[in-house]
Formats: sequence, structure tokens, C-alpha cells
Amino acid sequence: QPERSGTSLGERVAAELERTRRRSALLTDAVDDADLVRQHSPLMSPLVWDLAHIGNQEELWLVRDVGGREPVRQDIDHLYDAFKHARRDRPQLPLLGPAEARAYVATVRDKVLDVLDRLPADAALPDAPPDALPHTLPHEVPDAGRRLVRDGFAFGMIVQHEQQHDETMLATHQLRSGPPVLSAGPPPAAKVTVGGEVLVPAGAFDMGTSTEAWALDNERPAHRVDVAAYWIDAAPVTNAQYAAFIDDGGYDDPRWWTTEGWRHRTEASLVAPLHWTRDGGGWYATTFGRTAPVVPDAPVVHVCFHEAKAYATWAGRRLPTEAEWEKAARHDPATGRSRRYPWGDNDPTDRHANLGQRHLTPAPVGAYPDGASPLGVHQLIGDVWEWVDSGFLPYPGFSAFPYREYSEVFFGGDYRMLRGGSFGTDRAACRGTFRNWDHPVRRQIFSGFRTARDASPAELA
Ligand code: AVJ
Ligand code: FE
Repeated sequence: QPERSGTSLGERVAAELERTRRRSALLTDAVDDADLVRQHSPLMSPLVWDLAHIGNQEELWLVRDVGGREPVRQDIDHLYDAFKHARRDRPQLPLLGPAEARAYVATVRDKVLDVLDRLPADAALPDAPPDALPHTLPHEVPDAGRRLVRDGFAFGMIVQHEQQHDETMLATHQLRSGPPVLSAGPPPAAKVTVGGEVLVPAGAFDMGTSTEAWALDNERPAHRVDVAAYWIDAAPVTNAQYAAFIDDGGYDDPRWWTTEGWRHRTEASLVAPLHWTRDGGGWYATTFGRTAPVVPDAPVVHVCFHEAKAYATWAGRRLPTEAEWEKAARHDPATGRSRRYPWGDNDPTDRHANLGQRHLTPAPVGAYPDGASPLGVHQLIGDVWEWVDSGFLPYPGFSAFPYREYSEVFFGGDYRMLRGGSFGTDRAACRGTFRNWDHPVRRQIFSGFRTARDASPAELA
């Protein structure tokens, strides 16, 4: 993990870009060329599209915008504009082939490293001093110091963008058929017993951030949010808990489902999480080409929002709101401050959370005691993205940066938020404030959930 202070902006960014490209290479070199150009699911792009799209975004922002250089391949911009062509239509486009795509991303990267080399030697990405980083990150800034902050953000944004597409490519791998091509060590075993629920007392907390250097526009600015007392699960809902819902006929009882959820459950014939099959008495899951019994005490993964909500209703509970999730993840009751992560302000390490594709599955509940919050809520970061019962809305004072299409065009749509990151999320693209979103029917992503309930006056007396 690179040192933050004392390292030049150029060195830190180059190390993160390099680390990230190794992951993209691993995901795209694991399969042959035919597999790279194939569409494994209409929900996903061919892997070769993601690869060239990563390079094209890097060209747009770092070569052309920050670097002020001539375009490398302006002619292909439209092919890799995610708004011009739906995922299902991308295989029909005249895309760069595997060799061309690899050469393109390498050329772009060479130019980016050259842009970085020419940054002033003393340029340092500030450790987010509150006054140096306006939450709006204005695009046009006269003063050179601000310009560096902005450029630092642009590099961070591109690192995160590549990591986000790496997670998307990992989800594509999960959908491909054939013998396994990815492997990783098993996640750590449970070290402590975790279960039940935790009371989060009533009170305001600071949601979002104005100081996190690489936070994206939708995480900004920090603002006070008042939250009534609530109980939240100490851990994500496990496979065993979810299987109890199935065994109790949960998928056949409209009482547990919203009208919209029941319609979807019926039309899509949902009977269990994606990739689950029943064999004899037990449930099996196919994970990156390997089929094995589901691990009872590991968080359930590959459920859609409607399934999460139906489970919560069946359990006599509800999903947390986005504010409740973030308060559980960041609020320090001793100081009243919001932390960067449940465990404090330090970047995640292997001890804290299951992130970064180090393992190819969620870890069992209790595997990361060092990552717990002060109130004892575990595994908020890593393992599975957690559905929360909130739509995608801007925070008060939101300002789109650097482009409206990252967040703003999605506000108010048919989306539900997901928080905390999965085993496939890199630490550069994950923090207590990070906001992810998807359609409520999607479950090819690494999505799970935990439940919550209101605290009753009697419980607070
Ligand atoms: C924030 C994960 C919903 O993958 O659609 C990638 C991230 N934005 N390229 C997505 C993103 C542009 C985005 N999510
Ligand atoms: Fe993208």
C-alpha cells in the first residue's frame, strides 16, 4: 500500500494505475480471444469492450483533458461511449479486436505516464485538507494549486473507473460457462461469533464527505442527517438464513413481496439466488465455474433488491435506509465524528475487509473482527454490496463533477442504492461514503444485504 503523505502525486498515482492495470490484464488474459469478444450475457458487454472503454475514458480525461495532448483515437470515441449503445448491442459494433484493444490501452497508458512525469516534482495529492478541496471541485480553476487538486482527482477518478469496470468484468466471468479460469485462495475462516442486531442510538451524524480526496460527486458534500434510533444486523444475511426463507415458501407467498417485486419474481421465475441449484437436500452454488455446497455462514450473494426486501419482510424486519447504513458504518459514538471506514480512518488492509478480488467469494460472518464498527457491526465493507431501501438522490448542495453522466443523469430513476463494496471491489473504489446503484431487478452483481428495524420507545427507555 503506497504511503500517502510524503509521496509525490505522480508516484502515488502511477503505482495505483499500475496495480489496477495488472488486475485488468489478469481478467482479460485469463480467457482466449474468442471468449474476449463473446457476449456471455445480454446484461454484460463483451470483455474486450470493457478493456477498450477503460482506455478510452483514460484517454479522454488524462491524455486530452488533463494532459492537453492530441487524441490517440478520436474515431473510436462513439463505440466506447456507454450512453450511445446498450450493453446488449455492443457485440454488433465494429469494436477493436483483442490485440488492437491491448495495444490501444498500452499507448494511452504510456502517454498518461508521460503527463504524470511532467507534473511539478513537488505536486502532492493533499491528504484532503478541508479547505483545499472544495466539495464542488470546480472544473475551471485559476490557481495552480487548485488545478493540481483537480488533476489529482482526475487521476483518482480514472483509477476508480478502471477498478469499477474490473468488478464488472469479474461479474461477466461469473456468467461465462465452461471450465474455471480464475482462481484465488479461500477467504479467512470466522474468528469470532457474530449474530443478532445492534442498537444505533438516535441522533444526527455527518453523511457524505467534503474532504475525501477521491470521493466522487455523488458522495459530496458532507451534511448533517438526523436519524431515529434503529436496530441493524451485526452481519449481512447469510446463506443459511436465506435458505430458511426459501424453505419456508418465501418465494411462493406474495405477502412478503411488494407488488412490483412479486410481478418480477413471477415474470423472471425467481426461486433462489442466481447461480443456486438444489441437489437432493441441499443448495449448491456455481462460483466462477466451480459448483459446491453453499457455505451456511457466508453472506448470501446474487440476490436482487426485490428478493432482499421480501426476505426482510418475511423476517419481520426491513432493509436499512442509506442514511442508516452509513451511520452504522461511519458514526463514532465516542467523538460524534464520522469515520472514513467502520474501523477508523486508515485505508483497508487484508485484516479489515474482503476486498480486491483476493478471494472469489464472500467470507463467513465473523472473519473480520478488526473491520467492525465501534458499536460492533461487522463486514459493512467488502464481501457483498448491500442493498438499502433508498433511491438515488443527490445530497443537498450536490454539484456534478466532472461530468453529468457519472451520477446526475441517474438521479431519481428506477434505481436502488448499494453500499459497502464486495469481494470484487478494489479499496480504491470503496469507502464509507461510496455510493453504488443499480436497477432493483439486477442480481448478476455481487449483491447481498442486511436487515434493520425501528427501535421501539420501550427499548429506549
Ligand atoms: C457506479 C457501478 C453504477 O458501472 O455503471 C463505470 C460506474 N460509471 N463507468 C457503472 C461507472 C461509468 C457505474 N456504477
Ligand atoms: Fe465506464
